[in-house]
Amino acid sequence: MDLATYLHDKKIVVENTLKDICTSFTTTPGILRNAMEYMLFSNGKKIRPILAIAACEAKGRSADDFLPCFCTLEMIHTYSLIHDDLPSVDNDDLRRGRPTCHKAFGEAVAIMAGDGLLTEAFRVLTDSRFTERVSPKVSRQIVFEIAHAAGTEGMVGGQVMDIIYENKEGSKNILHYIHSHKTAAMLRASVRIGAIAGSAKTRELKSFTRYGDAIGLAFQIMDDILDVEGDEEMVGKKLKKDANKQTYVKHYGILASKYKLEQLVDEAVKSIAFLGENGRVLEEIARFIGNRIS
Ligand code: GRG
Repeated sequence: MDLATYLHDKKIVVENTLKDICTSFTTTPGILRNAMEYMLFSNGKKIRPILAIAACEAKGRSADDFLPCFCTLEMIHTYSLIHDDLPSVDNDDLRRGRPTCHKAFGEAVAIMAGDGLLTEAFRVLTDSRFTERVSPKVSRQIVFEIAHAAGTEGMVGGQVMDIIYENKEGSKNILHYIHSHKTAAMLRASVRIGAIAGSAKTRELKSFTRYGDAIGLAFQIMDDILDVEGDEEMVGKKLKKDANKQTYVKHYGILASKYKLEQLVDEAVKSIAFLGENGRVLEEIARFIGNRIS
């Protein structure tokens, strides 16, 4: 199995599903739809829906019926990037190699584009046009998982602590809270909803969750490392901006951060060993997260 081909092919599947979702924005003002689409179809990795697809397939189930549900992860992730880039937050000009949403459309429209993507994600999750072949029980579970991960107990909670602890000493506990909520919560939910769609049993879901936690933390540690050592063109945004933030590199140093990253990738791989050959894609994705350059 060639992971690069897998990621490329699934990214196309995700983009096509997102395009279909966008056709349902029939009366949305043009400028708002343009701003949402500008960000949805910029060059992101689409790793969250791809993780959900891979987890579902690892359980031997086709992801086709769940694609719109899985793509709402990307809608919510995209909203978080738009708001994260705003002048009042990180004040970034560049995202995925292009002007940020507020640079391209103005701040007010960018705020609304984020609000729109977040709200429409929950409409898609509960719209019979997109969830026809998803049982009500699984549908409710997926909505809960995503809301829990995106909300104040997850990504938003982590983001607030990230902001509050800027220019402060902080601690390793605070750092862990920020990383596990701001970034890992959505990645863990991506894996969990894929596993739930694939009818994972309770014990199996625990293992998928351990995998999701490990890659989630690894993903943010790599983000911290890339901020120090990455290539701006590859990453597609301004780097060396996190010196005043709570980062792994600040609290542990670059070498220990890399060691921790390796340990987390190993832990992720071990957690899904029970899947055997069916877990190969998830294993490769964990290794990709530990080596990514963008
Ligand atoms: C403060 C108004 C206000 C909003 C905050 C909740 C929120 C909005 C932001 C969450 C913080 C955040 C952006 C977390 C994700 C961090 C991260 C590692 C982003 C990069 O993800 P990739 O590498 O990006 O998957 P691509 O571009 O590939 O999609």
